[in-house]
Amino acid sequence: MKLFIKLIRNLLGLIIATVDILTRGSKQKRTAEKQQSVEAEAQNMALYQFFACPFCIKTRRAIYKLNLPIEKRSASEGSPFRDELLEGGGRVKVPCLRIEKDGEVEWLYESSEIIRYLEKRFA
Ligand SMILES: N[C@@H](CCC(=O)N[C@@H](CS)C(=O)NCC(=O)O)C(=O)O
Repeated sequence: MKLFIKLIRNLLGLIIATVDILTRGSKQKRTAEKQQSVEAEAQNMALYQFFACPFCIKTRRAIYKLNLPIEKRSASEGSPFRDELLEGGGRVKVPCLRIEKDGEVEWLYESSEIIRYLEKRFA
C-alpha cells in the first residue's frame, strides 16, 4: 500500500513537472552586464530538491522565471547530497536553498520563503 501511494505521488509529480515545463513561459530579461553579475551570485547557491515534489516544482518554476542558473541537487535516497542536506540544514526536507554569502552558509527551507527571498534579491 505504501509503495502504491509512493507510485501515485511520483506519477502525479511527473505530470505536474511536465505541465510546468510546457507552460512556464519566458525568463526575466536583463542587460548582459546585469545578467553576468546575477549569474555570479547564483553560483553561491544550490537548490536541494526532488524532481517530482510539487513544492520543488513551484520553486524551480520561480527560479526559471527569474533567469537564475542555480545548481539543482537531488536529495533522493542514495544521493550524497541527501547527507549534505541533513548535515548542513539539519533535516531532509525539500526544497531547501543553500546560500553562501560573505563566508556564511544559510539553509533556507519552505518553498514560499525561498521564492520570496529570490524575488526580493533578483526580480
Ligand atoms: N511546506 C513545505 C513542504 C515541503 C515538503 O513537504 N516536502 C516534502 C517533499 S514533497 C519533503 O521534503 N518531505 C520529507 C519530509 O518531510 O521529511 C514547502 O512549501 O516547502
